Amino acid sequence: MLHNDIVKNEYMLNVYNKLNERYETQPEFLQSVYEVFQSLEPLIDNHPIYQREGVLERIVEPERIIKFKVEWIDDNNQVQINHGYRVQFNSAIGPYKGGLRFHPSVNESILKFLGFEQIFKNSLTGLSLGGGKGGSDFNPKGKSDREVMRFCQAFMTELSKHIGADTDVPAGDIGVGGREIGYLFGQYKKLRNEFTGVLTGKGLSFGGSLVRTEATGYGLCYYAEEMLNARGDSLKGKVITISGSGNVAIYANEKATQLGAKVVAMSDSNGYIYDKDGIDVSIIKEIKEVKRERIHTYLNYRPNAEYHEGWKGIWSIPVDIILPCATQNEIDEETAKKIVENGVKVIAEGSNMPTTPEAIEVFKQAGLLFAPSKAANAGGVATSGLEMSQDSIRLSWTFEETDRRLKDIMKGIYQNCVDGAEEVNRPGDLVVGANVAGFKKVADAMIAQGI
Ligand code: NDP
Ligand code: 2IT
Repeated sequence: MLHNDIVKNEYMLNVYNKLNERYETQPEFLQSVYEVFQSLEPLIDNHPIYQREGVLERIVEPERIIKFKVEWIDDNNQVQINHGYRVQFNSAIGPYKGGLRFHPSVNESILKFLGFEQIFKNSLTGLSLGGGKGGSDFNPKGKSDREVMRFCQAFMTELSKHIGADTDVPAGDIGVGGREIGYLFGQYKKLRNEFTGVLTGKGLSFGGSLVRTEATGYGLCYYAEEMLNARGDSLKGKVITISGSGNVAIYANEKATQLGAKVVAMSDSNGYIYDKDGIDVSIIKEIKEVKRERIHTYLNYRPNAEYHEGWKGIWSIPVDIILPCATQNEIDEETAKKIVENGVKVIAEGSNMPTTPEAIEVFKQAGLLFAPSKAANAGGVATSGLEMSQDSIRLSWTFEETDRRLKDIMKGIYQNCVDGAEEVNRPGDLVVGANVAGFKKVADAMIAQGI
């Protein structure tokens, strides 16, 4: 395995090496554990109770993984089979909570990495939410609405046996947005005869929350603004590149623009657009949310913009700030060096684990301001938590009220990261701070609840 230089602490090394042996075919999962362990070493050194209670070996194993077959019929009357999963990772501080990803790349390694990250992210929000993730290798691209509906119904037919408003509450992620959550909710209700907050990201007329659609992208900008304000700076006047053009990317663009920045580039998995005048986010919404088309069609609306094939080229544009909002491992070491050479000063992660450990090291060495995903993109799940609260009390808050709560939560997350970093004598290191603060709350709850 790649990383055996991880730490000096023998207990940590032991746990990590065993995990490597057992899951050598799960690189993304091992990578996410590696990043967390690197941050935790001083905490584990100073608090022997974590070793005594076996917290590390317990926290790296999901409480439960459910894997199932999904059978459905496509528009040509052909039988289709996909794999469905739910990783119920940790319920120490609340019901399992985390998104569902529909993408052909989905496998156990990717869902375990996402579920593992979700534990600490959810802890950082200050809400009572455990960590989970799920999804399928189903590819929604090019499928009709009816096909997506039949797939969602087949997927929920099995998933419904394992979730519940107080047990496990899924939401969206890549390939799962409002349309999919609607079909999933409809099927759950039919099967269980229950109208509960079993999913978040629901439509506003059936228990959804205002701001949930915008929350991850908005929250990312609130976090970035907080980080910049602490250094006497702000997003105002900054030039920004955002990778991706899905839910997170769109609303990161919208909020960054509202805060006075200019977003000049966005991408999808085929290529990227560059608009020196600033991308008009209402066009991206039309292309991606309404028409479900490719990003190159932006040029039909804005002929002066440029389109370039290949998604990686987006990182070669010199800007002030980058917001990766597409997927994991978008930025490797070589790309990171290019980004530094281009004069980028700030990176805030919207997607989960977009930066490899080697690339994070490059950014750290170059002194870039770095906001790690499990803190910076927690606004989505935090607003899911607010949706759960509203469902429980059967009330809906206004947009302003919910947005204010989201802003307060992002401020609190930033402060948790600052405090966590200081606790282990790494002031200003938000990666370390996020991991320390996120871990402590969960670990202490695990200890309190016994083995
Ligand atoms: P969407 O499905 O709405 O959008 C995903 C975007 O990323 C699309 O533009 C897609 O392009 C691009 N993309 C996906 N996979 C790849 C790939 N392998 N290579 C290049 N581009 C890719 O997803 P979201 O916006 O919801 O999610 C984006 C990221 O944010 C993910 O990492 C997700 O885990 C994370 N996240 C999402 C939250 C949410 O609330 N939705 C909350 C917190 C984090 P294409 O259409 O061509 O596939
Ligand atoms: O990665 C994430 O935090 C999400 N996809 C959102 C999860 C949620 O439950 O809202």
